[in-house]
Parts: sequence; C-alpha cells; structure tokens
Amino acid sequence: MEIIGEKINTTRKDVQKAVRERDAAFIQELAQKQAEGGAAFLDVNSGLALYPEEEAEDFAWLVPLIQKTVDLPLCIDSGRPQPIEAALKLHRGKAMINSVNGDPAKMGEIFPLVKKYGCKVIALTSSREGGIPATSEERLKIAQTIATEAQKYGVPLGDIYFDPLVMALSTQHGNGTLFLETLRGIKKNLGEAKTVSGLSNISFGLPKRRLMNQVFLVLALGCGMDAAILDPTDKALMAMIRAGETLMGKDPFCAKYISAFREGRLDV
Ligand code: THG
Repeated sequence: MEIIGEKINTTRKDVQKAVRERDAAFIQELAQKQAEGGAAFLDVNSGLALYPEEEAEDFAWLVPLIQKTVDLPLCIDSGRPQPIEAALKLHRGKAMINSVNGDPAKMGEIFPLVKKYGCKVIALTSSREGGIPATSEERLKIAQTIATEAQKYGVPLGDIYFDPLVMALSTQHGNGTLFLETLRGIKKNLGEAKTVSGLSNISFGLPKRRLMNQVFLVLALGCGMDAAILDPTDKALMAMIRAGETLMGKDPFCAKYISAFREGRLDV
C-alpha cells in the first residue's frame, strides 16, 4: 500500500504557525520523520480559510523546501487550481493532485493540469449537485463519469486514485460497509484505477479512535485499497500495514515482513 503522509497540513495549528512564520526547520522535520516512517508521498495542504490569497505563495515556499529535504513526490492538497499549478510548476517528479470530483466545472479545471504536468490525481466520488451520495451504486456511477471524462483529456485510468469518502460511523452504523463496498466496486469495475482514503473520519465521535482507525485500515487493505492518507510516524498503524500486506499475499517469502522485524518496525 502506498502511504501518503498527512502531517504537513495547515488545519493543524502548529503547522499553520510554521507556514505563516516560514519556519523551515519545523516543516523539514515533519518531512523527514514521515519519510523515515515509510511514506511514498507527502500530502501538502496550505488552504488556510483566513488567508486564501497566500496559498500559492505558501506552496512556492513549501514544495522546494520539502523536496530538497526528502526525495519524495508530493500530494498537492488544495481546492483551487491556481495554487495547485503554482505548486506543480516547482515540483520535481510525478506529483499527485488532491483532488478532483464529479463536478464538471472541477474536472474542467483539474484534468488539464493533470495532463499538462503528467501527474496523478485523487478523485472524490462526490459531485456538486448530489454531494456525497448515500449508496455505493451512486458513488460508483460518479467514479464511472470521472473515468470517462478523464479519458477525453488523455489521462490514464492508472493515474486516478478514487477516494470513496469515509463518513463517521457514529452518525450512520452502515458507513463502514458502504465505504468498503464502494472500494470493492471500484476495483471490480474500473480495472487499473487505484483507490485511496484518509481513514480517520470513520472514528469521529467514538472512544478509542486509534483502535477503530487501525481495524478499519486492515479491512480496507483486505478490500484491495491501494493507498492511504495517514500518519506514517504511527508505528502501530504502519506495523499493521506491513503485516496486512504480507497476509494479503503481496510479500514473496514474507521477505518485507522479516526485514521490517529486523529493523524494529513491527513493535505495536
Ligand atoms: N481524502 C482526501 N484528502 C484528505 C482526506 C481524505 N485530506 C485531508 C484529510 N482527509 C487527511 N489528512 C489529515 C491530516 C491531519 C489529520 C487528519 C487527516 C489530523 N491530525 C490531528 C492533529 O495533527 O492534531 C491528529 C493526528 C494525530 O493523532 O497524530 O487529524 O479523506 N482525498
């Protein structure tokens, strides 16, 4: 499973402060720690509602800073095309855009950037009119629409990571199975397309959130989820991913599992 490190996100107060004060050392440490933990991408979000006009400038500072610290591609997390392009212009390697959805206007903004910069893209299975649909069939239909539209722009299906969108279990007891069903449906109907999720919304409003997040991650892994946005410095969570991948037959001779053990990465 490809891990997208979630920590460089200005919804976190200390990150917001570091970005505003241009505290390079703070950001570099977050990048370094997540890389050491096993991240394949680092999500970068600077969408401060209070200062939207600064987002492009923030990216222009963050992207080169992070990429001179760690040799990883970034997942540019923003709702607006202009800051996304400011980030992509300075990005080395194959970036990921977070995100597009089934809204035609959104697709018209994002897919040209995906094509121009040859990146990957996260596609949320939601739309402007319908919001986040209540059934997996409707979410799948949006995924199909997005796949068809992407093709018109020459964006390969293998570069699209569909995010079925996790909603809190505490508000609807079927939200976990709805998510897992959507995941399976995408894998089954959209061939080479990838799947991704930030999982932690599932446990919102419940006690022992870490327990719920860990078990949910393992269930998603069992349904073939390809990538996850999470905290790669969480050793227990990362140990579960390593064990889960080995159990899912993705680790010939259990070699990765054994080397993770030797590196002390399996202590939960
Ligand atoms: N899908 C997509 N993008 C996403 C999400 C998703 N981007 C945002 C989010 N969900 C994933 N990113 C985060 C970032 C931070 C936290 C959660 C999700 C977070 N941080 C707490 C903090 O730092 O205080 C807690 C972290 C901790 O416990 O260590 O909650 O679903 N496409």
